[in-house]
Amino acid sequence: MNIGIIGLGGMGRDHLERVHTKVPGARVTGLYDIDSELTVRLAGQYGATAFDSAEALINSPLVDAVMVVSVDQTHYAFVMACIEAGKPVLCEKPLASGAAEAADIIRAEQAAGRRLVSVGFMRRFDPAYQDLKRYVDEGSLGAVLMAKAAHRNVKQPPYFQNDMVVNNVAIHEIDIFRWLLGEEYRSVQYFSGKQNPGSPERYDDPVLLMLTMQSGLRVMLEVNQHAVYGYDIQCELLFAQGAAELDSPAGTRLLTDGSYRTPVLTDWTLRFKDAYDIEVNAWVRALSGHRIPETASAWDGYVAAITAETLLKSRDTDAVQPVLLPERPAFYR
Ligand code: ISE
Repeated sequence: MNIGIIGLGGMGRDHLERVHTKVPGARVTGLYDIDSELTVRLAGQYGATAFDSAEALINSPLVDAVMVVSVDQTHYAFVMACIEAGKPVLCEKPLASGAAEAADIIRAEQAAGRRLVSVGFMRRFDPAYQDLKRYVDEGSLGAVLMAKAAHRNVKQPPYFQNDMVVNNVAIHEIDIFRWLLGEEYRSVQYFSGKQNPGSPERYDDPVLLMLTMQSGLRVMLEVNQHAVYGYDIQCELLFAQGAAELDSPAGTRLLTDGSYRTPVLTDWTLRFKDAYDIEVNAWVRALSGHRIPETASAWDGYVAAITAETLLKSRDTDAVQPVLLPERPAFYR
């Protein structure tokens, strides 16, 4: 499987190295980044072709499938170009800038008549989240009654804007909870509160999101852009007969000076390294076997976009808002 990668920032370079070293049956044959010097240098280093536009890469016979790892606002155009070229694409989240663009993508994919689009909601492949899902599906602890989660970043880059609190960060939880719990959202509510003095005024930090599922189950999610101490992802499910929570994956606990010290990771690419490895391997294996990948679909990206937009509406109206989803087409079942 010949892979082209669009976008060579930190995440793009991670995927480049991943496909090069950890994905049997795949190799990187094409690269494109807005920084042409970087593209040429990495192409030389990895034995790939440097393209001078994303469109040229997508349409090249050297490329069978595409990974879109460029900035969020470019995802829509590149995914649409892949659909038009009839090439499978794994697009990092979010799928598009808003629900209208995501709706265009699902329309175009259905018109193409083939499931081409995957969305990089990699947490679905994280072994610890998979454990949680097993507890939910097995039912041995009874029904899930409530969930608590936290998404804490060390800090955000200077270009970070208020909508990104939801569209770029909480979007992971928006996807993971409907996947974990196997049901859709009924309503959502956004609460800002006491502002962290370490964060710029232009974005709310921290925020509390209340996501209510169709069954009435509530998910309380803290989203924190400036936790300073580490990249900390927490998730606890309260069952009728027990509770299960994600473990800290950072490594060995140290006992010293009258205390236990458990390290916390600071980098999300490391926190979810295994998830990304498993996800990209699953994607390539499915494509090589002409099967639909188990990765999140364009439909999942669309539902996430609708939910994110509803949360922003809740922020702007300061009120709980219903999540209005169209019926899932048979194409995505
Ligand atoms: C980033 O794009 C991610 O995907 C990370 O998982 C998230 O924690 C971070 O806040 C985002 O900016």
